Amino acid sequence: MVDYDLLVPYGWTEAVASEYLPLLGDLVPARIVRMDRSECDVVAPGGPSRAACPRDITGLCTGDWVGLDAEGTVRLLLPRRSAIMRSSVSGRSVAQVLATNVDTVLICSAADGDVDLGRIERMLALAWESNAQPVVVLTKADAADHLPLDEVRAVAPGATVLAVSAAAETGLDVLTAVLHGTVALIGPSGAGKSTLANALLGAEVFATNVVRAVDGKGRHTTVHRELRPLPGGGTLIDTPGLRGIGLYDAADGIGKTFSDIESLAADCRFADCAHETEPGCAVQAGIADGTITERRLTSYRKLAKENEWMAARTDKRLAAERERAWRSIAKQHRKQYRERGYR
Ligand SMILES: Nc1nc2c(ncn2[C@@H]2O[C@H](COP(=O)(O)OP(=O)(O)OP(=O)(O)O)[C@@H](O)[C@H]2O)c(=O)[nH]1
Ligand SMILES: [Mg+2]
Ligand SMILES: [Zn+2]
Repeated sequence: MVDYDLLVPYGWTEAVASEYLPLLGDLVPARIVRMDRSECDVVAPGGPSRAACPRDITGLCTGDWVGLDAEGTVRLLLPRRSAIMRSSVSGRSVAQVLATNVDTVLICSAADGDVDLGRIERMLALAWESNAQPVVVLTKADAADHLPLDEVRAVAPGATVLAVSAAAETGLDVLTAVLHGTVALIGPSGAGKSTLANALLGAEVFATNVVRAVDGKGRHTTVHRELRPLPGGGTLIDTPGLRGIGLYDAADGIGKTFSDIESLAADCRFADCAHETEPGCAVQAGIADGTITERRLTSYRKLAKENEWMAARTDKRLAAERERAWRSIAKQHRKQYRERGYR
C-alpha cells in the first residue's frame, strides 16, 4: 500500500486522488515543485526527490502532477485543472506555461510608484483565461503616497483587490483569508513577489533583492518557478518577474477582464457596433456618464486586437506544420512504394 500522507501538504486531496489514481496504473503520483531542463524536483509519497524527465514528455511545469515509474523517472503528465500561459518571449506564436494547477493567481503590483492599470488588465486576462481566481495585490503599501484601490477595483470586476505590506506586515491576514488551494504569484520583477511569498510562508525561503532605480526594471532575482506548502494549508508558487506579457489564446480571459464593457456592449443598438461613432452606442454612453474610462476601452481594443493577431498566427503556424507533416508522410509512402518495386 502506498501512503500518500506526504503529498497532502502539496495539494493531494480525495478529489485529486480519485481523478488521478485510475490513470496511474503502476506509476506513483508526484508533484513538480521545481523544473529544470531535463530534470525536476518532485514531492513523491516517499518524500522529495529528483526526477528525470525523458524527452517524450514535453512542456512539464512547476505545479504539474506526474506519474513516476519504479526508477523515479517521470512517465506521465496528469491532466491539469488550470494552466497560466502567455505567448513566448521570443514573440513566436508558442505558448509558455508559467504555472499549472493553480487556484488563486496573485497579481502583484508595487504601490510605491505609479500603478500601471493596463498591465494589471493584461495580467487579469492571463489569470482569468487560466481558470484560476485572480486577486490583485498592491504591494509595498508602507511606501505608497496614495493607494489607488478604487482605480484598480474599477479595472478588476470579479476580482478581489487589496493592499499589503510585507515589510510592515499589514494586510496579510486579509490576503490569507482569500487564498485558496495552489496560489501563484505573478508580476513584474521587483514587485515584491518573493518578499510577499516569504511573509506568507513565515520564513525566508526565497531570495529577494533591490530594484535598480536607474531603469526601474530591476534585476531578475527569482529565476525558478518554485512551489512550497503554505503553513495554513494550500501551496504557493513564486515565479520570476514577467517582462513581456503576451496574451496567448485569451479571448475568454479578455471577456472576463472587460465584463463591464462587454455587458454595456450588449445594449448597443447595432450588434456589430464598433463603439466609435455609431448612434445608440451604450459603450460610448458609458464613457460619457463616467461608468468606464476612455483608457479602458482603448486597452480592451488593444488586447483584443493583439489576441486576434496571435490567434491568426497560431492557426497559420499550425496549418504550416500540418502541411509539412503531411508532405513528409507522402514522401515516406512514395519511398516505401519505390522500395517495394511500385512506380
Ligand atoms: N518598502 C517595501 N519594500 C518592499 C516590500 N516588499 C518588497 N520590497 C522590496 O522590493 C524589492 C524587490 O522585492 P522582491 O521580493 O525581490 O521582488 P520580486 O517581485 O520577487 O522580483 P523578481 O524575483 O526579480 O521577479 C526588494 O528590495 C524588497 O525589499 C514592502 O512590503 N515594502
Ligand atoms: Mg522574486
Ligand atoms: Zn457600441
